[in-house]
Amino acid sequence: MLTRLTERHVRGLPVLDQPLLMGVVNVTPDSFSDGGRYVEVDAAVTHGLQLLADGADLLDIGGESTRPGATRPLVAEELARVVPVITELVAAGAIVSVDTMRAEVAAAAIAAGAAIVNDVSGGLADPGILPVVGDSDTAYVAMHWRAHSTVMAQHATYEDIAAEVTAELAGRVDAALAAGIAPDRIAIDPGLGFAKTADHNWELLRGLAALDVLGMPVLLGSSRKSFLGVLLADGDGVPRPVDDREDANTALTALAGLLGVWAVRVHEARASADALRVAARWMGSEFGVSGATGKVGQA
Ligand code: PMM
Repeated sequence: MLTRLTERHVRGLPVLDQPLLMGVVNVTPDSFSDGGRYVEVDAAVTHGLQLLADGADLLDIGGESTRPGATRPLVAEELARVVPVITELVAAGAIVSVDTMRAEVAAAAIAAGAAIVNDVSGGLADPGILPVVGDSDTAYVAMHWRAHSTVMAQHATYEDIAAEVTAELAGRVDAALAAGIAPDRIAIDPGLGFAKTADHNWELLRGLAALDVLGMPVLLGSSRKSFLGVLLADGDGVPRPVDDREDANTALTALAGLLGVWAVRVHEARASADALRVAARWMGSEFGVSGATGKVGQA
């Protein structure tokens, strides 16, 4: 079951001697997972600091909801949501990632101190984002994506999902490299829930080792997603509500930890931090990352 995912030396990305925990701070009125809770700068910053206190290693700040059917904010709106929050959290010493598909937002976030650009479209929504990252020393997460949220359900067709996601991500990695992003600064993400049905997500997780051919660290984001709700549906088939999927996600974090992913993206940090420690202890030296000190840093 264990693959090269555990052996990777991640030089240009923040590293630990175990998978990283990325805490989500959605500064949006409409995210499916936590929309409206952290729209004010102070609330978002307080939440970010709490995630760090609960065990998150870095924070992913987003100003655009990607829930199915969501309408896009104006660029100015997205900038106004994320930049002040990034500035304050960086000032507080956090390692910050910006969750954006837009070049303009990525540029402003980098200027505000973001260390990672997490692009759920892998450069497809706004190809200008790739040279922006290429011209910086920022890391880049390329997620598997086929279309914007309003229409992504129509694109959820696959013959062999693991092979297709791998091939499509290979194309995005090539585009990132061509834009000057160094290979050791790129991570990939299979994009659970993006143009994928619940069954697709499980099939993709089952075939996750296929991503190994790309030789890139893997980020996984399953937290609160609807495929967990479907899995945990009650006797009448009603999906488990968003706020009650945490235990299942903790199980998923532990399994991802055993597989040796680079990072998991979560909305609540405490239980997943514990799960990663369990997985790391179980694996012992298998998690050894060159030069790791036990603290997050640029190795
Ligand atoms: N999922 C969401 C948003 N951003 N980024 C990455 N890299 N991977 C994901 O799976 C991912 C993401 C949707 O969840 P949210 O709206 O609760 O943040």
